[in-house]
Formats: sequence, C-alpha cells, structure tokens
Amino acid sequence: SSTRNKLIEILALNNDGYISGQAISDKLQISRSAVWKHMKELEKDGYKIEGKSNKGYRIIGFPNKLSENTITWGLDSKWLGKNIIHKESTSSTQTIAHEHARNQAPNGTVIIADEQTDGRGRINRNWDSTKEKGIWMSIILRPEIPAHHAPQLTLLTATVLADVLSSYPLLQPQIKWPNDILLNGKKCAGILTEMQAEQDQIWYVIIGIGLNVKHTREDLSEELRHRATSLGMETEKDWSIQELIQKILATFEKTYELYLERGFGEIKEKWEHYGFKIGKEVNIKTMKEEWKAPFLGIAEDGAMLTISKDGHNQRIYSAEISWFDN
Ligand code: BTX
Repeated sequence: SSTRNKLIEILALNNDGYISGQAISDKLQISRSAVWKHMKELEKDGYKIEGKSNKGYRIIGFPNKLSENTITWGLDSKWLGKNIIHKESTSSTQTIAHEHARNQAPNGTVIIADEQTDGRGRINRNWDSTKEKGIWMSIILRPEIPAHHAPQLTLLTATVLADVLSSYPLLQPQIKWPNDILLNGKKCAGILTEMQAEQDQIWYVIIGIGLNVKHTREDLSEELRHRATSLGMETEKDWSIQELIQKILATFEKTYELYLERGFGEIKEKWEHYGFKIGKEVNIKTMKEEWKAPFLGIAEDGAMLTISKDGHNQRIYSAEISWFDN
C-alpha cells in the first residue's frame, strides 16, 4: 500500500537515528495503532525494525525476500513496474501475464514469481525456475508498433540484460542469436516474447525473462549443468535478486523509450556488439536443412544474416545455431 511505502521511506531516511511513533503518525496522518500494524506488516515482508520505548523506531535491515513492496522501494522507473504482481509460486508468469493483459492491465505491468512450476521456453520447451534462485518475470507492454516488428523487442530485451550484466565488472555477457544470454559460453538467461495481435496491430506483448542468479552447480539439473550457469556460479558473489530486478526494469524502460522514439538502429548496433560468433562460422539447423556458414549479423527485423547452402545471402528467422569450440 502507499501508506506502507511512505512508512518505509520515513524510516529509511532516518536510518541512523530513531523516529518516534508520534512523529510517524503525524507525518502519515494515521493513528499510533495503525502505525504499529503497518510495522508488523513490514516485518512480515522481511524488514527488520528496531523499536526503543523512549526513542522510537528505526530500520536496521532490508528484506532479501521479494514482495511488491521490496521491488517498488528504490525502483528508478517512471511507468515500468509501477504495477507489480508478485507470487511466491505460480505455473508460469507468462500465463498470469496473459490473463492480466486480457483484463486491461496497464502498459508496464510486471509479474514476478519466486518459483515457476511450469516455466516455459520457446516452442514448448521448459524453463527451469528453481525457487528463489533466479528472476522469473513477465512484462506486459502495449507498444504502438506494427506486429511484424515485435521480434525486435526480443532483441531489445537481450541488449537490456547484456547491458545490466556488463555493468558488473566481473561479467562479460554475450548474446547468442536469437535470445540466449551467455556467460563464458554458458546460458544464464532466456527471453520469451509472446503477443496478441490482429492484422498488423498489437493488442499486447508479453516479454518473459528468466535469469539464473543464485544457483550453485547442484541447483541445476544434470541435463543443464554443462551448458547453463548462474551469476553466482560465475562470480562466487552473493547477488541481490531485488537489486537486479530494479536495474533490469530501469534499463528496460530507458532502452524501450529510446527504441520507440528513434527506432531499431541503435539496438541493432548494440546487439551486434554483444553478439556471439558474429563473423565466425557456425552450424545452422533449420526445420529443413543443416549446414555451416558464417554468421554475418542481424537484420532490422531480427533475422540472422548468413549465406545459404548454395552460396547466396540468406535471412534466417528460425534455427538452432551451434559451433565446435577449437
Ligand atoms: P529457449 O527455448 O531458448 O530455452 C529453453 C531451453 O533452455 C531448454 O530446452 C533447456 O535446454 C534450457 N534451459 C531450461 N531452463 C534453463 C535455465 N534455467 N537456465 C539455462 N538454460 C535452461 C528461453 O527459451 C526462454 C525462457 C523464458 C523464461 C521466462 S521465466 C519468466 C517467463 N515465464 C515463463 O514461463 N517463461 C518466461
């Protein structure tokens, strides 16, 4: 609630001193007992509040636990994430997002879960979403762009994740076409874009982001261990999921606004800057055929640019690319 946010704000501003219950109740214009009730709620959210009878209250610890409050507090965005829905456990945040989008949820609504029991990747693949180990979230957007530009949003999201990760000196993210984020050649994040459109008009787009943060090797399934990683595994650092979410949302908002204003050009450049194996030979496998060819870059519509089996320029929209390390 907004009262609770104000309360956190007041307590946080006074965090090296105490503030009396009376002062809080005056500032918020609520009764002392209402102040006390809100304090109890904050404690449930994981805030640590110290109360001293002759001095008042102060915050001595912020929660590690995700909640609508802890994500909102300190979030530096104008519209993205102003409406947040947090679930401890859900089948898939994509599913919840579709429901909300159909029910008129505003542009910029964000759905986040601590755990997904049925996390989805592309083409019905599954996405491992272990409890409290990563960021599992979906963003509802209502862009006024032609539907055939929607794939650009996937590429945009990849650059946002790469920008956020590379702001930490220990990380050097790369993007594997079309939408995997790699650290040292292993996948730490995936993006799933879904949309509802009619003709070429978009009703809404849902951007699903999965980012492995706190996993140890043991938290990854046998199957994933050799090709997936997490921020924790790469850095041996203890990451704050909440802080990362806030950075991703703030960076996303800026990048997206720039994109709506100036188009895809700068995003494409940035994508190619992070692009993995650009200029190198890769193995390309489509539904119909498999061959080796150089990965030349990406097109305005997100297609991969390469050379066809019979030696012509070719755009690829859907394929698995792989390579042999040597
Ligand atoms: P994708 O199809 O590119 O990747 C799926 C593949 O990645 C799987 O087949 C598996 O091999 C591998 N994989 C599965 N889980 C993980 C993991 N945790 N880390 C690394 N590799 C993995 C990528 O699809 C799109 C993923 C989007 C996930 C978000 S989470 C929030 C939202 N809700 C939801 O259900 N999906 C999205």
